[in-house]
Amino acid sequence: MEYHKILIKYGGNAMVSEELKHDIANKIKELQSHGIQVILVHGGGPFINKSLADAGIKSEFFDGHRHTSVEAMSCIEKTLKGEVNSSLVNLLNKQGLRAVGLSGKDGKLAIAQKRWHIRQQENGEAIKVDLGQVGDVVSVNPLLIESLLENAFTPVITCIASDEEGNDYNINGDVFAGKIAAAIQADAYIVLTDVDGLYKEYPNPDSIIREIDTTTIPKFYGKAISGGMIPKIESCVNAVKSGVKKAVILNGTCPEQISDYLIKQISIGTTIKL
Ligand code: X2W
Repeated sequence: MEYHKILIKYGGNAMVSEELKHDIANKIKELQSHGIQVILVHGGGPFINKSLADAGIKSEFFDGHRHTSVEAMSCIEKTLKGEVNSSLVNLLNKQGLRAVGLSGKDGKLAIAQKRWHIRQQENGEAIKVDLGQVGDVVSVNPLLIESLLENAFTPVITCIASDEEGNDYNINGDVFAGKIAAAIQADAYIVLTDVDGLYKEYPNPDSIIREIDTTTIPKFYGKAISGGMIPKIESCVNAVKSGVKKAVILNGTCPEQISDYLIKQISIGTTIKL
């Protein structure tokens, strides 16, 4: 398959060193030299953990979503946009790219609304959890991203967006990225994390699932798909159901996996197809 437009979701747990971030920047440059347009969407969970701890704000996760108080929201936006986004833009610019740092708020590229989390309890009952300022993306306007791509800029977008009234929301990076990938109809949606893909029995390397379709996924919930893997898989399923040709989970701590998958077309990671 030939790729023209791809979206890479870069998770904070794959940003473990400056060297690694540098290698990812080089890979993006390499993809562009093959004529592939790249949109980078990023989170920064470990950086948020540190900023919240430094500010003495406690945080707790529910199935991969961080409960976000109003106080935490402001700290998270500063970290994601002011620190992580800005440093990624710097890094890409140093590699000779023309990176543009954005959040969903810029040009109203993404509109959010509060997310009510439904949690399945062990007794089978479902409860509604109030996650504070955690949001979902309700709409995306791809125009800003497309104009940047057409003019050879590299959009670098972090997972914060506002609702129509201007209330800010913290959106899980995978959920956010999957929605953007769908809106721009990416040829591929690549989720970079710190494991080699979805394992039937983590960490047995022989148990990696190389390819899975959306109808088979539900049977892996609970065991293979838990915690932070839940929003990753959900975002991949939503993206492919919305017209993205394929979604793949790769190990961002091994940046060569990106070109091995897209250019050399080696079967690595876990590909999610319709
Ligand atoms: C995430 C946003 C950052 C993120 C958070 O607060 O950690 C929610 O959980 P990674 O590095 O991509 O995991 N938001 C609601 O997703 O970062």
